[in-house]
Amino acid sequence: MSRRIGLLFLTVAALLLSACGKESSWEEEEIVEESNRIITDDVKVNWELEKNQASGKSDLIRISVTNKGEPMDDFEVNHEKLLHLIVVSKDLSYFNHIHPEYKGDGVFEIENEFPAGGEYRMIADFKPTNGHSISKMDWVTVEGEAAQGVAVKVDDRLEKKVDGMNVVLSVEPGLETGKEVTLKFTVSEGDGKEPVTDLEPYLGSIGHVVVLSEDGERYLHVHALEEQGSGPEALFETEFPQSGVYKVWGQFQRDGEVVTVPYVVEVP
Ligand SMILES: [Cu+2]
Repeated sequence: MSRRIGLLFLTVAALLLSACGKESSWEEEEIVEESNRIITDDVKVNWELEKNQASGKSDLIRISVTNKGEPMDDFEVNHEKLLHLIVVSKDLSYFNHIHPEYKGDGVFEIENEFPAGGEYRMIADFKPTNGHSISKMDWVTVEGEAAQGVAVKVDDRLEKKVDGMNVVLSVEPGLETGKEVTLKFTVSEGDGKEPVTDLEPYLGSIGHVVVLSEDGERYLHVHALEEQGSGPEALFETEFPQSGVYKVWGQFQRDGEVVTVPYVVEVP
């Protein structure tokens, strides 16, 4: 508190000294007043990988979160977890959504078996107490020989078969940029395409959707519409910032198992 008052005093003193008081000085005062809130830019994430020496197959991912250089220790449970980690290979062929264990002092850890070495997109989603949801991402290099990349190919039909289920994706009113659109997944099963109506809640909603641009640089914010049942439809909203190719991963839970359904769309 005394530091706050000190800063405020300096601000006022600067204003008085500058003779022609500019309004900008008062804007600074506002920043001082908000100093207890967590600002996204102050939050940094450091990524470390450590090869599991015993098996040689997996890597320990260590995520260290800091706020203004100090370990950040206040996380709020968001969608049932303290931190959500999305791991995607550079060519977008590999996708994993996992929940690292909190070790205290802003550090989260989890073992992951990467299919090959090379660069991976890592995205951490979390919500500090007294702050908004934050997404931090980075390219992280995994030791070992990199796989030959697979080209991202736009799907002709947005209908996929996974674990005996057919999942059709439609985008309403259509694939457009700069406008909120609805991603509608319709789940059915069998040759008769019987509607699936027993989807289970996954992370507190009907499912989870991740959208990344082809180059892995853009991670879109997607949210499930509220009050949804258990299928056959699952609705999400997002906005494509610009034209291009995007990969969409829909995740749904049934019989305790999570299925991941990938699509590639081109936004004109
Ligand atoms: Cu998650």
